Amino acid sequence: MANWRQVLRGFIPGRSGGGCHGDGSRRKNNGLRKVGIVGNPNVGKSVIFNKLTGAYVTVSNYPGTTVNVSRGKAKMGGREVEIVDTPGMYSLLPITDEERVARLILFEEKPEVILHVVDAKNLERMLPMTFQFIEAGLPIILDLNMMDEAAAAGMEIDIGKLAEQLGVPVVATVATTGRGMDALRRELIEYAGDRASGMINPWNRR
Ligand SMILES: Nc1nc2c(ncn2[C@@H]2O[C@H](COP(=O)(O)OP(=O)(O)OP(=O)(O)O)[C@@H](O)[C@H]2O)c(=O)[nH]1
Ligand SMILES: [Mg+2]
Repeated sequence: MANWRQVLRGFIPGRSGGGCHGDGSRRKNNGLRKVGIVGNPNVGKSVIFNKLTGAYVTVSNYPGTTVNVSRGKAKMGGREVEIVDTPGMYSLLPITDEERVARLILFEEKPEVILHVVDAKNLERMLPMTFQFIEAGLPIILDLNMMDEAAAAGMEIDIGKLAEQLGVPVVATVATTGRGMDALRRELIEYAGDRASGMINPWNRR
């Protein structure tokens, strides 16, 4: 696999992406029950969580800790899906209690899909963690959030090429305005559908 520096060189600066990376052969969802939202602190995870879940939210301490975890329900692909908003983390190797809880949610609760939210204008700082998730065999979708700020900074990101080079689905959002959220929902449903149909089974890849 290319490392993240090679990937960065390959797609940025580049043409504006069309946001499309699929091969059109995806099947409908059968297996989406839980989505975990992960990423660095302050990238927009909770805004995305709130947009996905609406009103049905509970906040509680993760068992045995004082770390708050929000859980909510969303209707996706005709079924109810649990969405978990994890505390911000800088690495899969936990240092803080928050990071330990985020890691536990990933590896113990095994969500069918893990939404890795990053700040699109700071990809260089964010992609190393994407690589950690990929190398750990986690079923991630990469969400380039804060695309408004990336655009304002004059950045153009070739989303299709990024998805191709990483080998994972990539979506682009502006969580605060809701831009890209419908495409994100579709991606969550389709990706889980692929896994349920056996096309992708990252949990068995290790
Ligand atoms: N301009 C812009 N601001 C955003 C966007 N998404 C989130 N924000 C803002 O970014 C800040 C952080 O958002 P949160 O959702 O709290 O971030 P978080 O990832 O949950 O942060 P932690 O819980 O601390 O890990 C808030 O002020 C949001 O309003 C976006 O797409 N564009
Ligand atoms: Mg948050």
